[in-house]
Amino acid sequence: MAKFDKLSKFISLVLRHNPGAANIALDEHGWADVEELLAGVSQTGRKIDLEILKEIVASDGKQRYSFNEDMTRIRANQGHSIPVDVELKECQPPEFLYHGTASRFYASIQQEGLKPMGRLYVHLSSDVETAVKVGKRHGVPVVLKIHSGEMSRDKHKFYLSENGVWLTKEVQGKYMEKL
Ligand code: HQG
Repeated sequence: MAKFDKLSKFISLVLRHNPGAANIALDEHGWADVEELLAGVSQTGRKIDLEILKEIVASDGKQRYSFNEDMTRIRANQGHSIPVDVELKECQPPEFLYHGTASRFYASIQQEGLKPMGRLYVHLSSDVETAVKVGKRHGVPVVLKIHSGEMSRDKHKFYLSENGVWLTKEVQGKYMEKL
């Protein structure tokens, strides 16, 4: 386990799902004030300072967080469940993208398509390997090949987060196949 894994998980919770856990608020674009965040996290009994926060941001394996230019604010690049607008870039997707899920969800996904569930978007990756890893988080992995090019031609929008995750609002069953 990396040095600050537990703390990083907590920061992720605060910046994506529950800012109240550190007694802070995010602005409409998902930014937290860095000083407020450090004070709030410290008050929960966790040891943190700006240097530690910088190390968490720099060493994060999925580049989950970004500072603004003068490092007074920080936000998660994607993955939110609370309604913030992180100014995602609308992008033309590749012809195919991939989604990893658990085999036990497959019947329901076939029936109603991929939904964002607890988050704001359905998360997709450009490679199968990442999708397998994401699927394993939930159980026995199943990878769905998403016909993103066709979706785009049918006017469905795609966004690419700062850390390279493809996002879309939902994927109907007709646009996917099981690998
Ligand atoms: C499934 C991680 C039943 C969906 C990863 C998924 C990712 C359905 C689960 C990011 C369904 C939601 C997101 C339907 C979707 N019926 N199940 N109709 N539609 N589902 O965790 O994509 O480490 O919210 O397949 O790397 O697994 O947090 O989404 O299995 O990029 O940065 O409902 O989280 O990144 O689970 O993961 P999640 P996800 P971080």
